[in-house]
Amino acid sequence: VAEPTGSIEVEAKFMVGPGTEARLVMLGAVLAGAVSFQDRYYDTPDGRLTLADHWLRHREGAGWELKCPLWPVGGARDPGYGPGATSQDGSTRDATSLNSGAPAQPPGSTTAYQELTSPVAVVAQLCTILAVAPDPGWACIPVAVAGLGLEEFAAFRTQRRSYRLGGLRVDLDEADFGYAVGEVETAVTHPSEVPAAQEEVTRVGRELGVEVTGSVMGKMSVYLQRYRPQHYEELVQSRRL
Ligand code: TPP
Repeated sequence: VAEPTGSIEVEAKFMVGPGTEARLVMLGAVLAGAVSFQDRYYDTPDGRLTLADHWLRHREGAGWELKCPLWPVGGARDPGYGPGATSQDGSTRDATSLNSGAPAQPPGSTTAYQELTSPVAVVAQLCTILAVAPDPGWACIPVAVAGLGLEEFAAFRTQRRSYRLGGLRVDLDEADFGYAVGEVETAVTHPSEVPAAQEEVTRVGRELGVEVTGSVMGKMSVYLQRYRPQHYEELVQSRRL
């Protein structure tokens, strides 16, 4: 997708510890809300969306959302995994940075995904990735999901405490399968703003996170590793996780 139609979410994950909320308050963060929601993720039975680093979900209270890489998979600027993503074993891959000439992101740093929510944009992108001609009947996402043969491959509930810290959002998430993770997020509108946003969320993530070496896994990575190990392996092999 050359010109983004949705916002670009730039995010750094960090490990939550017993002192995280106190540290947030010390930094001036304000609790913005505590919510609980169910996420349902969808893909073809052979995982073609996620293998192309596309993450389609229905989130209770928020609706449908498609997270897409900033540049098309296999495109000239695609380093073979999500922009800025690092491997779960903590090794830094040969990270082609978003701004050419910039140093590689250190392990455990950031991801940047375009988030599509408009049904027209979501369905168009799904058809592009799956190389299927769009059907005029697919105006609403559930109908398109069924027509494209997408199936739920992950479902879990998250309890989230959200803080506002300046222009950033900090989410403290606890998934119902027993995994807690923190996320520092900001949204930008243009790819050129991504590098500065990455620096900012990385800096705050380092201030908040329990000191660890290696990257912090997201909820989905842990879910797949536990409950869909084959899918997880395929994603790791293709450098999508
Ligand atoms: N985490 C890292 C470090 N690199 C990646 N490439 C991915 C995850 C792949 N990925 C991108 S979006 C997504 C996944 C698994 C779905 C869940 O997104 P996440 O940001 O974990 O959840 P949210 O904060 O939206 O609940």
